Amino acid sequence: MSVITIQQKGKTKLVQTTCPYCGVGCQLYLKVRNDRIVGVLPVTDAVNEGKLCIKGWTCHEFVHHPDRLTTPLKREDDGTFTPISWDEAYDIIIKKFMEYKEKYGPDSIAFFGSSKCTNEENYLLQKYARVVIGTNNIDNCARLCHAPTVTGLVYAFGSGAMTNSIAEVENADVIFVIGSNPTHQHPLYARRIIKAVLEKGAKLIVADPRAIDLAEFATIYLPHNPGSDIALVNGMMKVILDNNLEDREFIENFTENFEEFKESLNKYTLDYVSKITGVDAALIKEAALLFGKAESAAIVYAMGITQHIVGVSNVLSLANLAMLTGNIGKESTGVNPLRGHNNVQGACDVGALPDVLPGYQKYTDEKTVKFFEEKWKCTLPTKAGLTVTEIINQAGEQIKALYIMGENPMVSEPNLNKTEKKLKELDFLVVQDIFLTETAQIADIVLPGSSFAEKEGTFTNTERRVQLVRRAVPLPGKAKEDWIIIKELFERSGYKTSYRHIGDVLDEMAEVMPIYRGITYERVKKGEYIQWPCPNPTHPGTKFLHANGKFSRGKGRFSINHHLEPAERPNRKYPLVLTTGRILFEFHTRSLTKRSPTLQAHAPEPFVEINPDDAFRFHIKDGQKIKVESTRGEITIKAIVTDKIKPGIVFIPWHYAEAAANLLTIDALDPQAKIPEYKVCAVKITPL
Ligand SMILES: Nc1nc2c(c(=O)[nH]1)N[C@H]1C(S)=C(S)[C@@H](COP(=O)(O)OP(=O)(O)OC[C@H]3O[C@@H](n4cnc5c(=O)[nH]c(N)nc54)[C@H](O)[C@@H]3O)O[C@H]1N2
Ligand SMILES: Nc1nc2c(c(=O)[nH]1)N[C@H]1C(S)=C(S)[C@@H](COP(=O)(O)OP(=O)(O)OC[C@H]3O[C@@H](n4cnc5c(=O)[nH]c(N)nc54)[C@H](O)[C@@H]3O)O[C@H]1N2
Ligand code: SF4
Ligand SMILES: [Mo]
Repeated sequence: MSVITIQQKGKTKLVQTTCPYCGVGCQLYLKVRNDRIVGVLPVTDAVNEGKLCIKGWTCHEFVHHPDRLTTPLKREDDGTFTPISWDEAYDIIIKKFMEYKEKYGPDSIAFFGSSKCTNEENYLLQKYARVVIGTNNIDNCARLCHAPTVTGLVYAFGSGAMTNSIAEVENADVIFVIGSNPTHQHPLYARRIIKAVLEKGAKLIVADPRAIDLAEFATIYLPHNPGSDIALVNGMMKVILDNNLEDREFIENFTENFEEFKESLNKYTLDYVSKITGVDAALIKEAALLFGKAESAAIVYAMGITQHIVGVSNVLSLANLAMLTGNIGKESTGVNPLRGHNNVQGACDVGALPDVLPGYQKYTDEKTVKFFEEKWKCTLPTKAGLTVTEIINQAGEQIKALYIMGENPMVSEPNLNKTEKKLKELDFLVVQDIFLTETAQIADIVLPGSSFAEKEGTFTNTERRVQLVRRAVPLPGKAKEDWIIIKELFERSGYKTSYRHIGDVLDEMAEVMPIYRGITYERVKKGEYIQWPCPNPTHPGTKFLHANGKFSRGKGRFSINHHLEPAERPNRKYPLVLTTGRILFEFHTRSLTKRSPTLQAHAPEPFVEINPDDAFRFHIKDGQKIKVESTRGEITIKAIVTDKIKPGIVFIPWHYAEAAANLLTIDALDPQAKIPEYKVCAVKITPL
């Protein structure tokens, strides 16, 4: 436990807070002088053990950027923005909301919570949607990210969260990283994996269509085709069973549906699997034996698994693998989805989701509903809400008004030409952000929110750890803390609130969410970093889930998952598979990272990776500008010829609005989790 909050050292004060970028949740000090952040230092006594990645070291650089929004804005008919007062902004928003609610019903209005914002802010926004508007139309960017994790792991285990803790991976005997590139995306988690391999003798298996950095440390690297994960994992499980390496005792005592599951693997012979995955059969067998024989094996995954029309089945396959080998409910094992944004775990926990109330409680359960209705003094909506992707599809139809807090769909959604058209069909769009993003530019009203450095609240990291964010500097201009904006919306809409302070919101969350019950403001403020579930104020928090075979849902449930081709296959006209992802120096739509001079000094320009065989076939030279096209759009981008990517596949980091990969991507969805298939579509490439 670390307790330093603020220290005075001469004129510089150090304010401990939580990194605003990724879900690792590193703790850092902001060095503040004369109300400006002048630097960053890592906290030693925390998940990051005194280290930070380059984004952490530079996370203050966007805070004082001159582009910060400093006043509410109203878009005029000619497309320009006029500064307006907060009074006027609130009046317009509430008038519109009440008008649509009256005319088209509460479900004509929708809200996007923000995985960049705090738990308290997301809690208040979902409460506003449910209590004041009367709709469950509230979702967050987890929809584009780990929605299949939540659906899949709830089905298999009863809880949708990362099962084990960050530090535990260091002591696993075998680490299986599939569809996750942590040296770029979760650097302080990758550090632990590398440490396990180099210092503790762990064996690493990496499965990824690209030879990511970690492949260099791997005992076995499986370069499988995008969209072939179910076949790969089913094939590995069949080898494990054929060699009697399954954990019989665990299966019999703690799981159900095993026989049916076992049957379903029959057709996944090494030959068949090798054909689908494009990986050598012997290599798949070797990986399966290594995993099957391990004392403790941890599975680590991210977007390579979830962003498919079979995202949920992919996650379920990994849950099967963990149960089959008894690698769950124990130290240094587990199914470990690395959550992306600094607070995507928390945004989901506190109910910024259309089908659950805070704490993943069912909106259909009578007792739960009664509890919330009494606590919140309201009548709750009875119909499930729409997801982010459905809200965009329904824009201009069912959805007339959309309120977006800290999300930038004009770059992050798939099939951007369609997304832009749909968003422009809305009658009324409000964006609450800290910069005038591509999405804010088409909003009717823009509200200036706060950055992480100007407010207090909590973020929940990928390992379910709730950590404090502390105010270090004043807000720019007339900007307001995001939670204050929502609190004022409540009050202007005629709802009294008694929140004097962020601690009042956290304490209300603890009261209504059993998983956060013991996580009080008092404890968090003291510097305790508690991992939920935490059932009471003296409980130390939970390091790993499902201990001793006691799954949250009772028994662990095996499921049947079959290989299914991606929605769009390469064809004569579009002969290559495009897969998209990220790089170390940029974050998402770049609203923050492009305003960091240090990161930009390192960041490359937009690029597409192409295998030398394909470069030869399409007459493309390294460094040349080329056109990449799908049936949905085209972009011009620099080619990088590299054998780190398999023939037949090209890779584009999707960060860049000026060469947006999402102009090309397909908006096909997983039928259950409604996540888009960002990781596979068909494209063609032509030299310019
Ligand atoms: N620097 C930086 N860090 C970030 C972010 C960022 O934008 N920048 N974003 C944060 C967020 S919100 C998230 S969700 C995480 C994402 O973190 P990751 O999921 O690690 O990131 P991605 O690059 O999207 O995808 C991971 C890997 O999936 C591989 N892949 C592609 N197709 C397939 C497939 O079909 N199967 C498999 N198994 N693998 C495939 C890609 O080659 C890539 O190496 O990162 C977080 N951290
Ligand atoms: N092709 C492709 N597309 C993808 C993905 C992919 O792998 N491939 N990944 C998907 C994934 S996993 C994700 S998570 C999404 C991410 O998509 P988004 O969440 O839309 O992307 P961000 O750029 O992170 O948007 C966050 C916004 O919050 C604002 N912001 C930051 N801090 C604050 C704050 O404190 N208050 C307020 N009010 N605003 C703030 C930022 O300025 C920014 O505009 O993209 C998805 N899109
Ligand atoms: S690993 Fe993630 S949380 Fe840690 S410093 Fe880097 S971006 Fe921030
Ligand atoms: Mo994400």
